[in-house]
Amino acid sequence: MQPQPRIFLGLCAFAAFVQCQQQVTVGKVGSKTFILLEGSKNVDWETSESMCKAKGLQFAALENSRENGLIVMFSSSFIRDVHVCLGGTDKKSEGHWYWVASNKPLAYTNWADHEPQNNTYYNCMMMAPVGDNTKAKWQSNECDNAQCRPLCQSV
Ligand SMILES: [Ca+2]
Repeated sequence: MQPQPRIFLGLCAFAAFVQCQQQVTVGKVGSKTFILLEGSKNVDWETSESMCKAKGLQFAALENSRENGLIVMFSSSFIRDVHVCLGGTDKKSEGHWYWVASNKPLAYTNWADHEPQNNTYYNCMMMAPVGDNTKAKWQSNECDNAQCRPLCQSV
């Protein structure tokens, strides 16, 4: 059975002019709990990693279809216009993507068509809606492009 995401909007949805942050528990898969750091502003990938660490959390790694499915469901139902930063990168070695939480290469993937764009400008992973906005997939992006909200995990 798929875990159901606990979704609540909170005050940040109404705080367009105030930077606020709250932790939204997306759900749990096995022993791993996914937590979105929601705020009124997008941040870049590097900042996302720092924000997870500052909360004592890891930058999220989606290591199987159940974990990915939970985030896709959450993303599709709640944050259609918000991209989620994921803790995957190939910044150490071009084309060799790994999860920063474990330092392991990606065993499971959910890349969008024509992704990842393997060049030295696109080194950081985010999840974004594709097609009819109901299925989110992974995309490569510039690490310093402030386009997403940090997804963290506790294990
Ligand atoms: Ca790259």
